[in-house]
Amino acid sequence: MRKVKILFFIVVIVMLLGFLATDFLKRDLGPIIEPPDESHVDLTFTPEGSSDVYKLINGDAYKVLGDGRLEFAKHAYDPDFYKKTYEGIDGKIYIKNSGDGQHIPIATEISDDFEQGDTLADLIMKNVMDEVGWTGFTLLSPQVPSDKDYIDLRRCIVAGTCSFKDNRTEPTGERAHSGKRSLRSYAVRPSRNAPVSKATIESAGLLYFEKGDDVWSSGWYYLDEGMPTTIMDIEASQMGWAGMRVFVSEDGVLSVNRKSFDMEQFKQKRKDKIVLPTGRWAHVTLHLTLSDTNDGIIELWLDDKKVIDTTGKTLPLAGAIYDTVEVGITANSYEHDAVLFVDDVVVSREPLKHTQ
Ligand SMILES: [Ca+2]
Repeated sequence: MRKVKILFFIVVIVMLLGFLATDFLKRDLGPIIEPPDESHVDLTFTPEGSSDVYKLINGDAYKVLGDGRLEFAKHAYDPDFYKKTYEGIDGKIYIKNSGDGQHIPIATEISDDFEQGDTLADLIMKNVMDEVGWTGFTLLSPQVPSDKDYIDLRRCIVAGTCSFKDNRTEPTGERAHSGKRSLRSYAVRPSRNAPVSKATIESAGLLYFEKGDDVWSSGWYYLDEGMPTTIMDIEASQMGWAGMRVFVSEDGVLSVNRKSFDMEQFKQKRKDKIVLPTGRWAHVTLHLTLSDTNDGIIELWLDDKKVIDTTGKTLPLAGAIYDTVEVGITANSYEHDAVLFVDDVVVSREPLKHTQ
């Protein structure tokens, strides 16, 4: 079987780190149109930090004006993404590969105990036909503040021709939950030029979770220093990385956050709010059922304690495909450098144990 170089296939991840919402607010608006029939509107939403109402129509976002007309704000996603990307054959879904016509089966599970590989480059898949694994990483920091900077850095780290700048994410023998190794992420505090600092490993483009699916995520986390803002994201690459994230407040309280065209925080309701501990391994388990309406399920456990058990919208739009998973310090937006070890990560459609 001819090998397909992964870099030709996997979408280049250009992480737009500001929330999608702020993206709308900064933009110069475009042409004004008469509103179409409401049946053509995919979503009506108010971005975080705004009181304006927007509508999504065929992949484009429009701001609703006082007289009801719509002013073009932004091309938000490609409505033909599904058709261009996937093909159903004999009841199974495959990813079309424009490289040489091979079809790649979608994956519904990724796991890693980080026992294999001495360097970050060793952890990255070399061939898309291999068992699904990590396809890349993101290091954004004051010394690597732009998309171009971190894409350049990633390229030379994979090639072995350069090393980390300030942020790092790499396998380590310093501590482990299983075996002898884990993944260590170090993200310095953000700066004015890099308002969110990131040190993650990710799998983009091969996973596939759609409306109606269950998503289970299990990972062991050892917080050594500081406080990460988010530690696990599952996202739709085709919609500006809209998705669900395990969120940590500055004082350590765990919650689940949907960042999409609008934003919603699913918080702990208990009085004694559970925090991510420092200085020991903690097991964080997330269960979602995916829905673009309020009947999605959101459950989160820390060790054997269930800390969130609620329902809500877990998909940005009915047709969104979660194809990307990121773990590590997926964001540090607090005032301190953070060090987080991660081990025994599993993301799957199948139920995962949440007890120790
Ligand atoms: Ca391990």
